[in-house]
Amino acid sequence: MTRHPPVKSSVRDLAVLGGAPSFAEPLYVGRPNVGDRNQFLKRLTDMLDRRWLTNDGPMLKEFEQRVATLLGVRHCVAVTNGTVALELTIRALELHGEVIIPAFTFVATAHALQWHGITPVFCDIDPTTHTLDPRAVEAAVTPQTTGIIGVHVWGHPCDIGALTAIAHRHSLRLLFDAAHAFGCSYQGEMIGRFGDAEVLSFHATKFFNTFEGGAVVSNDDDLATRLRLMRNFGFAGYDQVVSVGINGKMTEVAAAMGLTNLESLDRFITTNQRHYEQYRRLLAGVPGIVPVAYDAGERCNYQYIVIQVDEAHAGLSRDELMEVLWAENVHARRYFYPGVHKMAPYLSHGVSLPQTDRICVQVLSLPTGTAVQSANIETICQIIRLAVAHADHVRTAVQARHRRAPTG
Ligand code: T4K
Repeated sequence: MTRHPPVKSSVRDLAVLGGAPSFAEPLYVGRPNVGDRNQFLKRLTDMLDRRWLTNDGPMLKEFEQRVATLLGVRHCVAVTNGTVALELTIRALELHGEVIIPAFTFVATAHALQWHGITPVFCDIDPTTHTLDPRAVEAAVTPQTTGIIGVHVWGHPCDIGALTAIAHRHSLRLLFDAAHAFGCSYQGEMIGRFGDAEVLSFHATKFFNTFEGGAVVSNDDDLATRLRLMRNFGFAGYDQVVSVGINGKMTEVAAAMGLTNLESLDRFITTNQRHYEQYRRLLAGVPGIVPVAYDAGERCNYQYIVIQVDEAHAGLSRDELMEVLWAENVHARRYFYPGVHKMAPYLSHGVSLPQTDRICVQVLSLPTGTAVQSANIETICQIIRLAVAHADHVRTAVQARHRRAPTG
């Protein structure tokens, strides 16, 4: 547990100006939440006694059932991770040619397509929700387009109504990358039941984790059958292979973690929401620092605390503020810089995405979750306030650090 650091009252106390770092140990974005450890260990003991470790085990089945019930969806097909869930679904939906996606996403969304020889066509985003702009999607449809993958970034639902209409109009498949949106809703209905299917990630850094893990959720019975076959090499019986497939099976250890963490889901979300409200309160009125807001009328997991840094008003760029925080041992993250369209495998696409480019240099994700205490958040906000209040001084100090140790 992190000890409460001394209060910083003067700009000279900031670590970029030579003060002592606020935190002795790094404070991370994405520190895993862990449910009741005794329950988890009991499940592991049962599993070892049962000697059933993977391949459609009883805990996997229970986990799938509970997730499906929670989301109000007919099928949950749990797999090894969110990337494999995307790949299986892309294959099962027979996507090919071109598929429209945002470039403001984790690189896995694009990789899952490229890995199968499908061209990701990058589209710009809405500057408020950071999700696909439906007008840009419509403009990007060509005769080669077979599908759209919307990403519910930070847990903000895409404009599902508009994307569904576009998909219908052009006879396209519609898939949602809901890696961030477990436990969130769209117009009062849980994310998980929209489009042809939605894909979840239960990676350790997500607010709900199964160590590694993911799932495809859908109301499509045929799709679910195909996915179940494909995640187990295409085996329909001991000697009967009826489709191509891979090994995408979730283990019993992962399912045990999932069942245990489901029992603490409400606590994780309540903690995240409390932290979100505290950040918003303490950062209110700081020039150029705009916390990304969640819709109070929807259910939300509040797992990402994201601020947008407007350099013209803050007097500091996002990267300068990030350097201030890292010097204090606060490992803030600039997800998804520089945008997938600017990452090496996709550079040749040469697309122009002005909103994506702007958001990519502004957003900064701050620590939250059950490993973070309210006093830590007070300190982080105080560091941000001090840095912005003395922006000129801080900028000079950051530049001097760069001259001493060029970052390249
Ligand atoms: N689509 C979207 C929109 C996604 O965001 C993701 C994953 C996917 C698809 C694919 O789903 P998966 O195949 O991953 O299930 C993380 C995660 O690796 C990745 O799952 C996630 N998105 C992405 C947004 O973030 P990093 O680069 O932040 O990971 P890393 O290793 O830097 O971890 C973050 C911090 O968390 C570390 O600095 C330390 C801390 N940490 C991490 C782990 C793993 C811990 O304290 N304990 C831990 O066990 O990518």
